[in-house]
Amino acid sequence: MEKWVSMPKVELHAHLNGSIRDSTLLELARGLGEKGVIVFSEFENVIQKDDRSLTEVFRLFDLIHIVTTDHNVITRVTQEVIEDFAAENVVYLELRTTPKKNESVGMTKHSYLEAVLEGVKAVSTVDVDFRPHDGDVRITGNSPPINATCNGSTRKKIYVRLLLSIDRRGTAEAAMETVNLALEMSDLGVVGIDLSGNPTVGEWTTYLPALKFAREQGLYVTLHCGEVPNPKEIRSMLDFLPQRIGHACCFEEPEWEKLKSSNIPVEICLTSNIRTNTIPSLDVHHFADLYSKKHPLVLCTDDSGVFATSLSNEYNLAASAFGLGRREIFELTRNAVEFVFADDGVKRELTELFRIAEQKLDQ
Ligand code: 6MZ
Repeated sequence: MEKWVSMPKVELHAHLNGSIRDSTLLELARGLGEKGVIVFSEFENVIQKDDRSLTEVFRLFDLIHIVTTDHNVITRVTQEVIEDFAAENVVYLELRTTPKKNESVGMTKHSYLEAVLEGVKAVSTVDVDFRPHDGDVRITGNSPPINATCNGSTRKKIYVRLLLSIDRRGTAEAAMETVNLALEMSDLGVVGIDLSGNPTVGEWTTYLPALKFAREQGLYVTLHCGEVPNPKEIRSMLDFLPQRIGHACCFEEPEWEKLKSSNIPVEICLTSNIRTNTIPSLDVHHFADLYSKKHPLVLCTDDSGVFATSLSNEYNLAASAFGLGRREIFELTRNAVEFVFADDGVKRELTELFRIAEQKLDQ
């Protein structure tokens, strides 16, 4: 594992609350159990179950949301998630989260997001670059470059960008509210919109006006696409030409052709796909075909907490399942710099970081 942990990595598909540490989830659940808000033993069983169907995963998310409906908890979870990714040498992280309101604790979607930002700022183990720069002008600018040397000691740095998720359970109005919130927070690191949530719920076209508006306003868009068989929806999503899509599991030949000719990068989440039975086993996973066709791909965790994985583990899995060496995996992550939702200055800095890392690759 060490060779995957030490490799610089790019994470583009991570849901904030799905990436919660197990220990934090259990601690919070125990606390709520003691207060009589939940029955802890029932909760514990769900958390500790290893294999979950997609439906059970969404039931678990509902439970996670019960324990994460408090500003301080959101801040803590955000800080921990970023520190965990940084600890395994993720150098660029896009975190996505669904803004939530909860009147009982005075939480609005806006204050939810402020709590997330507090978490970003609270990270203490590494330097965090979370504010988009001014277009192309900046190269290293005023924040320290990656692995900056300060007073003789080297500090690691991670870029963090936020995407706001539109939940498929919500209304068109709620989706528009999320896009407006993203625009309002765009100076604070919110760079894009994701469409996610239970793929068996709702019609994606409900969110099309909000997604089109997001794109017109300069936000990046990524869509969860093809988590369940739904060729009409998949084709319509590909026609929208999002900047990236997540999963792409239940495609048939016409959809593969469309995807390949569009060149839309795919966020691949191996463990998640297997654990939810979306793909029966890695030897039939579409990664192999897309990789051999040189389709743009990026390996991601999806929900590192829920699926008990890490990005290093996903690299390890891909290497052994598809016979890839260290260099191939390195190139896969380096190529992902091309489709990060960040400006050219960030891309240039990441490219330089990977150039330096490449020199050490064969040592
Ligand atoms: C679709 C998913 C997902 O937003 O509360 N989410 N949506 N497919 C998946 N694959 C298994 N994994 C997570 O993070 C949790 C939320 O992200 C979405 C779901 O809406 C889930 O409730 P946030 O930070």
